[in-house]
Amino acid sequence: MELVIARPSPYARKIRVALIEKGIPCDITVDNPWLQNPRIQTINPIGKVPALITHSGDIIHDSKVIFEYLEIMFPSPKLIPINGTERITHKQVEAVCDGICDAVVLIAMEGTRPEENQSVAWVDRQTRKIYAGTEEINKRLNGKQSFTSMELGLAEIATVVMLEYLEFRFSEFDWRPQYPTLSKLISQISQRESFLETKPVGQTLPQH
Ligand SMILES: N[C@@H](CCC(=O)N[C@@H](CS)C(=O)NCC(=O)O)C(=O)O
Repeated sequence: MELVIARPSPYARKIRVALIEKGIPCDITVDNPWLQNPRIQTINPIGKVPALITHSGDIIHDSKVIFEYLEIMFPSPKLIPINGTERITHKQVEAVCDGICDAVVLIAMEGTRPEENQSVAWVDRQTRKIYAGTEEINKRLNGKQSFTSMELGLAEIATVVMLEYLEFRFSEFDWRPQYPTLSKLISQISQRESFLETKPVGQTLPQH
């Protein structure tokens, strides 16, 4: 299998963490979707990383779908609970975390436009999503160290990936003093090999 990623991408990181946690061998191809004619455009019509090319040559994209695919094809260790309520909790947490990352990406891209074309109102709108989303994740964690009875699963992975992405691309949000439970979660999970090996690394963002 081959996974096409970008080094800073939190969506790709979710998948890379899952591959390592499940011990799945997979070639990793580094791409930059923001440059001219990136490889990803030839395999994902939406032009976004990550995309997975399976053993049979099928192409799967959007990180949510890839995560589900890995869970079905490589069920051990489980990263999404089978129980319906717990499963929805993991998916909901993932959706909020991805939404926060979407807002961070949009702010970063706004910063690549000439200053006179940048919209303060747009950046404020995205910033509100980041704050409200983080508040929601903290509420859902409710002082615990996991969202459900599963110790480490999609919800915890998506949360730690999102928090480290905030520290990487939106460091003006000093969330740690405000959210000690999230701070404890990140300090425990981010030391796993799967997280240490996949830390976000910057890439060129061309002017738009
Ligand atoms: N919902 C998608 C989001 C993927 C995404 O936004 N990837 C960004 C990089 S972090 C990208 O490739 N953007 C290129 C573009 O928007 O053209 C997923 O979960 O896979």
